[in-house]
Amino acid sequence: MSELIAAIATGAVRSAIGIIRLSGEGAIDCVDRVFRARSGRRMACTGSNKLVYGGVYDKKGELLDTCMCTVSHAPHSYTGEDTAELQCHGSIAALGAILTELFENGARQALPGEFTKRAFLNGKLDLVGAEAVIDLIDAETVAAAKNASAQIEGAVTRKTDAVYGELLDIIAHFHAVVDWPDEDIEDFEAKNYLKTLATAENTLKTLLDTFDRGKIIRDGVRTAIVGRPNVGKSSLMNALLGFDRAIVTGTPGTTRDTVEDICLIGDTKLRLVDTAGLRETEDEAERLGVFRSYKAMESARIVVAVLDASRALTPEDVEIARKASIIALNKSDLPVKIELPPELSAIPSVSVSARTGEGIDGLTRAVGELLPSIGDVPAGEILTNARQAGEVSAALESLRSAKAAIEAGVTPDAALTELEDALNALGRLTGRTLSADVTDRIFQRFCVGK
Ligand SMILES: Nc1nc2c(ncn2[C@@H]2O[C@H](COP(=O)(O)OP(=O)(O)O)[C@@H](O)[C@H]2O)c(=O)[nH]1
Ligand SMILES: [Mg+2]
Repeated sequence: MSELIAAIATGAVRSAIGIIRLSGEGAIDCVDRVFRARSGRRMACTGSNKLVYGGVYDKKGELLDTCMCTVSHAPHSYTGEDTAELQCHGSIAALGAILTELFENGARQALPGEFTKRAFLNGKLDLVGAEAVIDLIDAETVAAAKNASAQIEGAVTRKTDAVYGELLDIIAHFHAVVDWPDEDIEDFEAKNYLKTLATAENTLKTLLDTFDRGKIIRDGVRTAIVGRPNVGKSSLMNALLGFDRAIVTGTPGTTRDTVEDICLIGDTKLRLVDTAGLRETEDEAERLGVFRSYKAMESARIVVAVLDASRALTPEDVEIARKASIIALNKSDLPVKIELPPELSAIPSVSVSARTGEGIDGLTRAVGELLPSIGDVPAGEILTNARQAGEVSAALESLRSAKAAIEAGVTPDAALTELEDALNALGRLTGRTLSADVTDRIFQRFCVGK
């Protein structure tokens, strides 16, 4: 077991409950030195996972807090080590004082992600599962949370481990034939494995194809609202958000800087960016705003061009709308004067009134239809992490090269090198084979206490 670590797991915020956790050599002894159960029984003599009522006392013997304590004995704990947890009242001062008592009794401050890193190193979680822990903590939508939860339970690993096992069998068979030529082992005929490799390729491809949607589940979709001044961009932003986030006036050039906020459509986060109206201007601040509008447009996945339907179309409108993913014909509550030219007919358009709210649902539905769909992929089988997608992609590429080599009839050892590369990529994916610096980088993203 490793060094004893402790941390406040619930963060430095005033809350109803605050939790301090300990893990490592002497965790249970350490907690017994500061916690006294009402029953008088030591936690060392208490079974795993039982909640025990009592109090935490400082070295003068004064009560710091009444709380619940629970211990888990190695290896049946989150980290695989002896662990203890104190569930206290969520006072930042009391929690800090309790942590100090634990430090004086042998614990040291845990680093970000150190508990989960130990769980990984002790084989309690694979690397995909460990990364899913932080994804779950960061989840801002139910879909993101469900996907991460299923990954902690091994949804991705089950898929890739099946492929890993098959590749390993093929490689083992080849080496058995080469290393023991006198043994009675079935001849290695690479062609016999083409079907297995095709199935493996399909599994990896299906998984990799989920990444486009996975990025959206995790990070949301940057959506820029652009158009000429006064067409109602800020009003539309507010209508989509359901509250007045951006300033609206009848004076063109009111929005000088980009304004960002998040709105949910279904279970997808739209990162809305309201922009300054696009026009030539002498005003320095407005010009910088316009420059930012173009930047926002470039970095957005979805561009909503807002046109004022109560006025005739201008050449600038056409210029802007040409680059859009969708056109919002705003001010539909007024008599409609606009007519869209054929060159814009390929871009979906929706009539809306930011003032009355009419058509807003239709607009969000139309935006939803622009997002990649992956059909009915079960939760957990959607890749949301670039590192994981990178390894699956590397494995897939090597697998395809191996298949092509076998189909071209090259000697088996050439194909075997490719298969070993695929195996290594899958090993790095789940953390079977991994360099220490990559592991460190992954756990640095975590919160202290997790
Ligand atoms: N009648 C009507 N007026 C609107 C609508 N949306 C915005 N406006 C008005 O148009 C003007 C400019 O709106 P604003 O949202 O600031 O436009 P922006 O410059 O494109 O951000 C304001 O006076 C709004 O009240 C709408 O749907 N109908
Ligand atoms: Mg505006």
